[in-house]
Amino acid sequence: MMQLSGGRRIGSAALAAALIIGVTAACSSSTKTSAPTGSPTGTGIKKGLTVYFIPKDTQNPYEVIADQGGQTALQELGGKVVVSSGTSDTAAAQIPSIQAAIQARADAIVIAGNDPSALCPSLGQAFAAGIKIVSFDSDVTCPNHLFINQANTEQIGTSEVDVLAKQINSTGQIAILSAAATATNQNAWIGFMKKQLTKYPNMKLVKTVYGNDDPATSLTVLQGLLSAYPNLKGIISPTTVGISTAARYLSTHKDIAAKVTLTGLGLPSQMKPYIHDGTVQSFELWNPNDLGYLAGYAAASLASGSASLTPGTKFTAGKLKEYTVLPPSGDTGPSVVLGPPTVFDKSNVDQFNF
Ligand code: RAM
Repeated sequence: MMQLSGGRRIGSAALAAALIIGVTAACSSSTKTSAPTGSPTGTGIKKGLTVYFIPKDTQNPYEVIADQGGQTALQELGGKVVVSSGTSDTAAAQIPSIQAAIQARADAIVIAGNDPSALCPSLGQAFAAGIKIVSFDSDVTCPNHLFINQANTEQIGTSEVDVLAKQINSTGQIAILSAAATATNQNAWIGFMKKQLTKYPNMKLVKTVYGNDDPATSLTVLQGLLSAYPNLKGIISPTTVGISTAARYLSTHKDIAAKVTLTGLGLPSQMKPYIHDGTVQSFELWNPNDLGYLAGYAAASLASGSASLTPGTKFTAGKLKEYTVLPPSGDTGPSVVLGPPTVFDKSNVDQFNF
């Protein structure tokens, strides 16, 4: 199943039609959308660019907010965004969208990888066709792309463990409620969580479960976890879908909530009620709209030749100002980091609109 933005679900029979919609939408960009008159943000950026945003899926509110940030960026720059992806977090569901971008002769693709390597053959085809590749949210291991990282990967993993340790007195069984088992970002954060846990000998990670960023699956695996580990003291859910699903469940099961501490990465807009009713004390995130906005500017800058993958290259991202391309490190190629995450609790959660 493939879905274009606007909530339209498309079955396989209509897939060809969907591809044509993508082509039509992208080609119409050659008529050029004009930039706001006098806008200082588009210096050095070509007008009329088409950027395909391919989120993990089109249903996840986090991804929708990120894509909206990309749309704002391209609007400011006199170009356009086509949002296209599947309805489940798999690489297979994203490949038709990459093919659509190639057929539409898009200028750039911004993709959140549901898998580190399975998208590489298709992204390689796109690159060979002259399309600039940007990953955001969840990286891919293919060459020739820029990764827009939401925050330092090690800092996210480490701080999640520290936040939970503080709340459970560094003691007891803990579990992780993740998204898709193949999601690069989730696995990178979990890797650093495991490393950080070696500093807490009395905290034991008993299980990692995968809710695929689907609320129903997340609930099922959460319930399985709670029944398999009745002495569980803490859960880290580094996904907005997982943490909001778990918080909703715990808020209506106060007996369990009294024993199990939940933290992770959540949208303040979704988590507010659970902070105020005491189900969750604190969690973290960054602004997903800014992440998409930065990715949009990066994609447009690469497609215009005003930025490159060379470490040290600087480009301007509109209201977010200037960013510098960082050198490859570990499994990550050239990247840009949006900024540090924010910790939300009852003192500040109402101040955020995402
Ligand atoms: C989920 C997605 C996304 C992740 C956020 C925190 O919505 O899994 O990839 O970065 O949560």
